[in-house]
Amino acid sequence: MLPFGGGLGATAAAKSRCLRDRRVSDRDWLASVVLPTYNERENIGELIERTLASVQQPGEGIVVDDDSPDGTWQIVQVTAERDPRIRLLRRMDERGLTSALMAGIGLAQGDVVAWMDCDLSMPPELLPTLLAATGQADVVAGSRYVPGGRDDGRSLTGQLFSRTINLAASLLLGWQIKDYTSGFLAVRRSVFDRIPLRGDYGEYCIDLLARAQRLGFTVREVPYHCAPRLRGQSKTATNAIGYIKRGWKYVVTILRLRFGGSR
Ligand SMILES: Nc1nc2c(ncn2[C@@H]2O[C@H](COP(=O)(O)OP(=O)(O)OP(=O)(O)O)[C@@H](O)[C@H]2O)c(=O)[nH]1
Ligand SMILES: [Mg+2]
Repeated sequence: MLPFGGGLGATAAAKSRCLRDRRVSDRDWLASVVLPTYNERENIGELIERTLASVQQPGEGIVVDDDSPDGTWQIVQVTAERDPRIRLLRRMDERGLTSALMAGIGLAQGDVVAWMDCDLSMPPELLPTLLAATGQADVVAGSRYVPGGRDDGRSLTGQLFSRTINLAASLLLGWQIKDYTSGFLAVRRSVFDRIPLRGDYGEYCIDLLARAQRLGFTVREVPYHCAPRLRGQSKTATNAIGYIKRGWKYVVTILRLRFGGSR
């Protein structure tokens, strides 16, 4: 595995090192950043560039593209041929955000795995903060709803959708977490042994955060400013009907977590 930022150093030896030893040296643990894409041709180049410029931790970026019709994977392929820090997984027969994240996590070699949307709504410049915070927490989430955070990311309908889902999640699952639908996370690898991602789309995040809390993992939120998508089309929804179609799965997830036992 190659470093995002510095020289190769002792990365191979470091791979087997336990994360809690990291205070010995911050360069002795590895970070993987998984970038799920579907039709993000206009965004992915800038996102990769800014990620590489921001993250100094040794590690890798893994783009998981579901054979985007707009050819997002072509841009990543060219970058990956030039820069060994970037890997491309082009999935030909599968589609879906959660399964793409799982595929990326499965390939990741990092002690910590981070991921984010690829529409430039989440600042890659915050990745170092999220990654570093996993020194004190098992799961670190970028949050729009803790002090210092802000959501300018969507239409008013989208903001209302997010607020409503988060209110329902807080009421039924606990107020400790403010942004259950963050989708901007850094997670210690060991967490996945006990909590594989479940779901189809953004509801995986509610499921992950709620189960992490329940199982006694420490969860921390770091504020961030969610910016509007400037290029490309939303895969969540573009109107109220679309949000309702997506939303029911989020609601079912919350109800299952609250009333359906711990499975
Ligand atoms: N690999 C893969 N990525 C996906 C899929 N659906 C969505 N994504 C990616 O998941 C991330 C979130 O999708 P967005 O369209 O930004 O969803 P959103 O943030 O709710 O909607 P916006 O309001 O447009 O920001 C983006 O990076 C998408 O490219 C999919 O089926 N496969
Ligand atoms: Mg988005």
